[in-house]
Amino acid sequence: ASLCSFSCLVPYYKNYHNRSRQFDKFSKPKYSSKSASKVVHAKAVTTVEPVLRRSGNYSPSLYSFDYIQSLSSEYVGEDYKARAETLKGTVKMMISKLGNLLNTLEMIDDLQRLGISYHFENEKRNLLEIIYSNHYKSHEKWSGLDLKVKALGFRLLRQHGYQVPQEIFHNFKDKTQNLKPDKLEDVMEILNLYEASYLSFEDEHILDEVRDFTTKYLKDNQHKIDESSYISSLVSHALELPLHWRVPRVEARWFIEVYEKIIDMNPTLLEFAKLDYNMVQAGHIEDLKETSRWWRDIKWDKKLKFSRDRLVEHFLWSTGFAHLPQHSLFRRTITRVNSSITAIDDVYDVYGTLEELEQFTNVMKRWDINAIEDLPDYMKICFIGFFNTINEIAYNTLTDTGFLILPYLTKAWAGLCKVYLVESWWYNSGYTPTLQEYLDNAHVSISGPVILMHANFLTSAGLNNEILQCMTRHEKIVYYSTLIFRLADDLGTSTDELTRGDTPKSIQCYMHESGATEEEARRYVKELIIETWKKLNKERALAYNSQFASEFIDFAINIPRMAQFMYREGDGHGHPEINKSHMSSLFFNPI
Ligand code: 0FV
Ligand code: MN
Ligand code: MN
Ligand code: MN
Ligand code: MN
Repeated sequence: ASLCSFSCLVPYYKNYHNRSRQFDKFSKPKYSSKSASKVVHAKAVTTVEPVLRRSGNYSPSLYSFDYIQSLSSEYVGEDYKARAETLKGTVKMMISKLGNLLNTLEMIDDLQRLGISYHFENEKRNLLEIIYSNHYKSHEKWSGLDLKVKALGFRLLRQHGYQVPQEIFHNFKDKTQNLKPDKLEDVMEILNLYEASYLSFEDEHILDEVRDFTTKYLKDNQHKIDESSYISSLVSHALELPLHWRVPRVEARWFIEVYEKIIDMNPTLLEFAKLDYNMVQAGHIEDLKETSRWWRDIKWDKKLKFSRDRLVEHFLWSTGFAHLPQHSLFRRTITRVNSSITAIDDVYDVYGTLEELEQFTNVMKRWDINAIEDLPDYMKICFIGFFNTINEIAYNTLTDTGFLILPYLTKAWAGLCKVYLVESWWYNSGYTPTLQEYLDNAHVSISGPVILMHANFLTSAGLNNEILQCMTRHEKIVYYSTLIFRLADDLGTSTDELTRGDTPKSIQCYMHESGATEEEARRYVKELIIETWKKLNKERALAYNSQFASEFIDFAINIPRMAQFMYREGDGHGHPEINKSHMSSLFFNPI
């Protein structure tokens, strides 16, 4: 059967759960996103039974509108600002007096982990420049370095785009063989090596070995470390997710409390970190309240009841992508974007019939408010609400900057709906794509490209012609970032999705094509995540030298981090209880 005649046979009016069985009697067509997108549909068959719609059975929101509006922070006003300025000055003094290499590296690392390094960007860059030329520029320079120091410097320098070769670890095993796991110095050495290994590029086998060795060492010896010590917290935290994969804002909240336990910690840094955290949080609370008014006004929680009501979670995603004070407009905009993505995703995955989805996709492509008359009511509500939201974003950009970004936005959104539709075709025909075919479509359907298209116009650099080309210039970064987002989402959500009824995700596609068990497939997907991170690291290092792009790249890097955080214990987005305590410490309560 040709694609067209096949699709016309889809009995969309039947019970969804019978679909795949009914389709066994047809030969399975080879869908690909390319050919499928060209299908022209004849008018669908008349509905003979009432449409049986599903619900996602998602739990209600944990946070009411009134609760969110009641939030406030005392950390505003001149007194706090003045205290922060004083502390900042003291820290600057300390930075200027740093002595040896280890102290300097540890200071940079602490500032970053405590979330306050953005106050000292220039100082940090100058220090790294000096460290690079004095200690890492050549074999002669780094060969004499102590392994613990060397590993810390390697991580910080690579993170900032310096070219330091993996060969500096060529003989790490000579040095690590006789370490004692109950000795603090030795654990720190292994930990530094472990964290450094996640900055690797493809085919850096020494770093692969470092990662394997240190992971095993830390796992095997974890029980020998005094459980009440901060080093024990550091080790289990690192084994859960390496620092390079962690969301900076979430990490800061966690690390400030760990730092407090360190015996020779610096009380000025600690006070500044806490104060800054609370002051930044005060801004987040205002952003959250503003977007929650938008969420109330759009009324989707009441009118699209099948869909997830997750405003605070959508705000958490945005804050994870960009948490600094200057990114307030980013958070307010991206929270609207995220909420729209989730609602539209649920329309496609849960509620819409195939015929409706084809109509909806077409209306999105035309961006024509006059084309909505034939849509069912719930889709009219979804489309107009969305249409107004995106037009308003574009209008504000136009009046603020003179740039018309609407064509870029609508093209990205139409592209998202197109790949959603392909997944719906696959689902409705019971087709299982190969993993590659699936990922070609699914790295778009995870919505990363749409988010980054919006993000591109929200850098604090302001809009100029260079930014209009930024997405194409960084298309590999966009691709790797969203691919990890997809793989992490599949690890966390596909069990529920398959139960609910959805297209096979990466794990199931891989099982289908290779005969692997679910456990093997999950391991394979995790391996793919590591490999993709290496490619992302490389692209990031190449692009980092341009000052202009670094903000956009930081957004892009935080997307997979946020996904790995959100899905670390299953579907943290669908099941909000998982992140309840994080919400409190990030948004509702100061430190
Ligand atoms: C999609 O979830 C979804 F809601 C995400 C990715 C979280 C929302 C956050 C952002 C848009 C940043 P789901 O697992 O249903 O997505 P798929 O594509 O698997 O249907
Ligand atoms: Mn979905
Ligand atoms: Mn989906
Ligand atoms: Mn689906
Ligand atoms: Mn999913």
